[in-house]
Amino acid sequence: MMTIDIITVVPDLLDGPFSHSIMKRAQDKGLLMVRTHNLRKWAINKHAQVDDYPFGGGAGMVLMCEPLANAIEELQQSTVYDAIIYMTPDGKTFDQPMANQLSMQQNLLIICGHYKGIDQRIRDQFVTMEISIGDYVLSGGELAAAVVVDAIGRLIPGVLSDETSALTDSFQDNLLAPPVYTRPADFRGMKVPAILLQGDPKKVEDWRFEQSIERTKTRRPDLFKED
Ligand code: 6GU
Repeated sequence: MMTIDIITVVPDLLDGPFSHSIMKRAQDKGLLMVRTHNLRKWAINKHAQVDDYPFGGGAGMVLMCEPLANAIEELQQSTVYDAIIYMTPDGKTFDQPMANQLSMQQNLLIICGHYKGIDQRIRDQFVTMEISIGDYVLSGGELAAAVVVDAIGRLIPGVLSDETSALTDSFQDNLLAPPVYTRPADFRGMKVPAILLQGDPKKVEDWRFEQSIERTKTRRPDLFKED
């Protein structure tokens, strides 16, 4: 079973994303365990303080060293982590190869920053991987962590059924997925491509491959140029 621990100051934000659909099934099947940990549990005083003003001045607050170090070290007493990930817009941009690689690990610890982020010394001392989900700024790492956990979780062997197999996903082979259709075969005069109705699996496969290439060329020529 893969374990993902998440340290956050807003655990409520992560209540929803893992409680439904495929992430729920992964946990129900015992293939994935996601645990959120409220950083305030390791606050340094009775005011539940976990952040402070930045040295040198400037806007925003910074998550302090002590609560984070104590949280990480306490969690490390019961789990050996393969990676300690900090969610940050200045991290490496998340992509399918990273999801594939992370899905093969046993135990991950994800730290969500908030406000202006976390003290650099925690990054230097504990963090082994820094991930961004794209070139835009979110108000905290939680939604980004939810994206990363979803992308990883669905790749764990046994989580997806044949119908939802990850092998046919966009990006898994650097190609976008082809268009899909379901009933009715004629919707307001718009017809489903005839080849999909003819029952020749080889022709369907060829058609889908062509469509994938066409889509990738027009929508994402950058992917097409790779390798
Ligand atoms: Cl990981 N965190 C925040 N706060 N903003 C982001 C991000 C992460 N990835 C893209 N934008």
